[in-house]
Amino acid sequence: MSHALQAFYFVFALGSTAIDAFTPSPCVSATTTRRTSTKRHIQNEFASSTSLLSSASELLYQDQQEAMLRRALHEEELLSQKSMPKELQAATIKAKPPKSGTGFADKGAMDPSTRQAAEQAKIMKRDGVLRINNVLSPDVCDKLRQYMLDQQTLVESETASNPQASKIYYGVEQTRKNRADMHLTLTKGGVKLTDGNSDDESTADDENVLAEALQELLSSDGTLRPIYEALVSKEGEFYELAGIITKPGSYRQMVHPDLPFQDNAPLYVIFLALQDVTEEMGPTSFLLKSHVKKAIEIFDGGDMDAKDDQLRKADCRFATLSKGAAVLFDARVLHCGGANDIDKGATRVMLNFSFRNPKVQGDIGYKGSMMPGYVGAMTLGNVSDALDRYNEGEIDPFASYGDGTI
Ligand SMILES: *[C@@H]1O[C@H](CO)[C@@H](O)[C@H](O)[C@H]1NC(C)=O
Ligand SMILES: *[C@@H]1O[C@H](CO)[C@@H](O)[C@H](O)[C@H]1NC(C)=O
Ligand SMILES: O=C(O)CCC(=O)C(=O)O
Repeated sequence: MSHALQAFYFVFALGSTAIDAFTPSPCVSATTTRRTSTKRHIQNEFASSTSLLSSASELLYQDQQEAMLRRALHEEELLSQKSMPKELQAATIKAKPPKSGTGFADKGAMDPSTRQAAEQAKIMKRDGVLRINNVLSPDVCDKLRQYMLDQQTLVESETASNPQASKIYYGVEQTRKNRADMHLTLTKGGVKLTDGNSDDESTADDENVLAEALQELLSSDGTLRPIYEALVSKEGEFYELAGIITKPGSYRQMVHPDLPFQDNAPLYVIFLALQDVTEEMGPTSFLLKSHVKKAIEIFDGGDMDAKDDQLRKADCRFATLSKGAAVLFDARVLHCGGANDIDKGATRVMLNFSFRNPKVQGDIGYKGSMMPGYVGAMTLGNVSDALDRYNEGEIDPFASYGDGTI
């Protein structure tokens, strides 16, 4: 969630009459344990950190974080009042019955993957979110996950010695507890320590882990290529490329869309699980069909009771995922990350990227999570072409686009 949006929804959090969200409701017993441990955790944390705070702005920041968290926990309760949220399931797409008759190829016939993508696109239009299993192979998931965690370690030391670099490598502010939104470079080997010991770079050097993964996803025969082509065409701008890393102890977010409402879907986002995502790791929750004008008018309308009622009635699905599964969503849809349980959780690493709908022109009100040097630089066609070149043996196929820094 962006700065501006956080501030925006924070106003509602403060205005909430239901700020006392820490009392577990008896009708949500299945999540009570989780909520209680979150509660215990945040109380300890805020209590112990308060004495260390040096400035008023830090105090205000802590207050805001706490208010947002209370609101998020209240929302969690509202979302489970009608019935317990269910897992987001992959759509079953029915095979078309074979055409009997002529024996000649049907003129308008599509190949199976194009036809499947057309069906998936319909579901996306209807629900605003779609789960797709097995888009990335397990061994590549393992490699990419380790790569991203290693990158985070490097980025951490880079930004510690050079705080200005934080803007290059991270999307939202980097003070959020146990949550990182890390931009990724497409350069082979990724970020390298500027003054690091070059002997340490041994193994990764002849590998391009990110390209290997993207090639399975977005090259001309990539698993996600047909659906993206159906949604944004080859002209769709590559808008984001980042990693979401949450650790045990990270908070539940407030329900939010990623950008202000607009009539046409401006952006389609992928969250790809690089390991299984269990309930304790804080799967993303999605509110089905909340990407439409009617829904956002209530959500943003300023009437707190109407908004709470909307959440109570919402069809909420959580994205517990198996390794290699992805959720594709319209960035207008309401969603939020869950709390990664301090005791029973585990590090959750997801790859996130998005492509923009070329039919929506102008400012979409959301600055994507992407290295500044890649902003506006590539279309889906360009990405796909580069990955096809990787497939043919070009080891650093994005080199001509720079390393993402400017
Ligand atoms: C990608 O992930 C980060 C969270 O770490 C988030 O800030 C960003 O908004 C995500 N992109 C979208 C479109 O959700
Ligand atoms: C990127 O794609 C656009 C069309 O989508 C094309 O005009 C342009 O030449 C491509 N750039 C490169 C470097 O291939
Ligand atoms: O962490 C998640 O599951 C969702 C993240 C998200 O929606 C955001 O940061 O905007």
